[in-house]
Amino acid sequence: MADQQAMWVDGAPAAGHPPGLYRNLRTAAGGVETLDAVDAEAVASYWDQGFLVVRQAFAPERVAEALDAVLDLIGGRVPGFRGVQFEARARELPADAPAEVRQDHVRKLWLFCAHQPRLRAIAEDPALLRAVSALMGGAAPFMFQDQALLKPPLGGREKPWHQDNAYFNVAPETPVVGVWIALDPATPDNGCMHVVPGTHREGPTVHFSRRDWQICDDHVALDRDVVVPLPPGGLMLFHGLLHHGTPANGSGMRRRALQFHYRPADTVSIRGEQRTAIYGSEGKDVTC
Ligand SMILES: O=C(O)CCC(=O)C(=O)O
Repeated sequence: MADQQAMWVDGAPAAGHPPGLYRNLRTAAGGVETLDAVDAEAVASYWDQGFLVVRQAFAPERVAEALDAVLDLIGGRVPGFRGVQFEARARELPADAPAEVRQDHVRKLWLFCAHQPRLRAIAEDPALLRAVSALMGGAAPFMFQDQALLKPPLGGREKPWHQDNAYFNVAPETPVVGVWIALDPATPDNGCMHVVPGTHREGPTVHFSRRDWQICDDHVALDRDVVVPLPPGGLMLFHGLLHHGTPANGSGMRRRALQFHYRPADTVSIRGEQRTAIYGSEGKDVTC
């Protein structure tokens, strides 16, 4: 394994989660087919529910190109790129393991847009930016976080229920828009998104350090859980205060995704202490 990648191993145990914490009783309905179909009705639905599904945002060629780009990053083929976080079991990988094998030991990649034009082109896709801007009431979107989130087969870890704005130094009401793009079929079995619709209208929630920096399991409105499966190239746009999470991947299928976060370009930052005064002091220095 390339030296620069061996440094970034997630030391936390990939703890299991209680059964029943993610329910598959209700599946997201509605949404739109394409990014160009994000109209006033779709914007109103986003503000009501806190999320909006776009079923065919990116064509299969763009998805294939994105997966190649992710493998190049994991394979150490992009000079200067350091943002790979491996699961602890990656220490057992032979030094010459190819990227196709290594990817099943990766938890996430970040800060790649500066290095990888094929992924930057997705974050800056004009139709995507138009849709994000519409959800922000016409503000110019500024992309401030780029990540690829991988749930390897048979053990890709849970991302417990949380609000993304708890991780960002912005005022809670800032209309941060997350964009989660499926690169594989994202299903209830391999760890697709779960959301509690409407929670973006309920304000910030205190988070605690448990399996992660998260909303306590017994503070989640599980009876309102909606599961959001997506085809490759489909995406979910979601508000920074929406309660959401993803279960562990117990299936034999990969679940790879890109995630970008945008805020209005004129957003004023708050200090870390102001953020933790709202979301809880255990959230010092956390990363998403
Ligand atoms: O892709 C995932 O599994 C979780 C993504 C997420 O909710 C996050 O990183 O905030």
